[in-house]
Amino acid sequence: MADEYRFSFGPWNVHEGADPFGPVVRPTIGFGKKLKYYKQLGFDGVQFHDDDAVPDLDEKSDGEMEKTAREVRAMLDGEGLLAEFVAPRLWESPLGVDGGFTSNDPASRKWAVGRLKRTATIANILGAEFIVLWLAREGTYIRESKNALDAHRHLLDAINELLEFDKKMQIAIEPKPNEPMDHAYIPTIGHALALASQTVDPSRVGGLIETAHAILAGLDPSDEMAFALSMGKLWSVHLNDQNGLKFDEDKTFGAANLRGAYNQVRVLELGGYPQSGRFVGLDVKAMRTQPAELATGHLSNSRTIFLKLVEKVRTFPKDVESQCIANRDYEALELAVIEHLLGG
Ligand code: 3MF
Ligand code: MG
Repeated sequence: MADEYRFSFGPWNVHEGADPFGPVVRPTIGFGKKLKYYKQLGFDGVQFHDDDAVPDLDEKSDGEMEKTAREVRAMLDGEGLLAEFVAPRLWESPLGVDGGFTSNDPASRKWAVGRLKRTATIANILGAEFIVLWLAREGTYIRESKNALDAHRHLLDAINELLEFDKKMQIAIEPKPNEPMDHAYIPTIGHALALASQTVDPSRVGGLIETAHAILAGLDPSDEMAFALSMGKLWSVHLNDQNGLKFDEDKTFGAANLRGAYNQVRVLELGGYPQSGRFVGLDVKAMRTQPAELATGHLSNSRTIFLKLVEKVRTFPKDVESQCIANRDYEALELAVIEHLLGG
């Protein structure tokens, strides 16, 4: 099983523990050292923000950007790692304070589309086949601050501009309903794929589904994944867990809702996800309480739990399942699932 699935994470998943209410609690680990962790923890793919690959991107010329990206590519090759995707990080710049693509300020919108194109260039150099668009600040704190119709048109225009700029690059939209904004545009995979269908090349626009984001939208992550899988549009996942409607916790996969995690693995198996060659991304965060020397367990534990759940899915008695379904006895089916998960 471990060799059927490929796993990835981003450098931001090994982090110093700062949160909105307190500073860092662990020392910073350099990118080169983080790369060494990947294979040790059982991972083959690296997810990037554009400025994870090229720090201070806005201050760099195209030539400087490409040189840095080539150096990162050499580091990846040296470690035997693959770049899965690159995502433009628009939410940290003052220019993106009110969003990039949907900002009311035309200068911000222009900058955001420019960053999207630069992200494609970086992705090509790193060998990543797609860009991820997490639309962090593309939303509002108060409804009256933007014209939502214009905002959606601006999003479509930005994606089209990228598809025209780079005729091969693909885009996976990572929907999230809120945080950092009160409400974000494109809150679910349904919105993302509807937007995709309106672009100049729908075949190059798909989705990445994060467990916590779906739960924050009040939806079942496994159904969100199944929806995308049924259309051949699940291009990556950010598996993690989330204990109800609160801030985006990025907990270890399966740690809050083991049965929910089982069902996510079940639809990935039903949808032939491992055969697609796509990565299982784990967008998990270590608890702030975790000592520095123990701050990667959330990644290896998430992978271990995932693989144990693959085994649970594959060993669930199919005859019991079909008998319960034939009898329409979902009470019995439920007990069988719970007993199977409990190992009894
Ligand atoms: C925010 C996220 C992000 C995105 C990442 C790539 C920090 O809730 O999940 O992770 O996944 O920026 O798009
Ligand atoms: Mg994510």
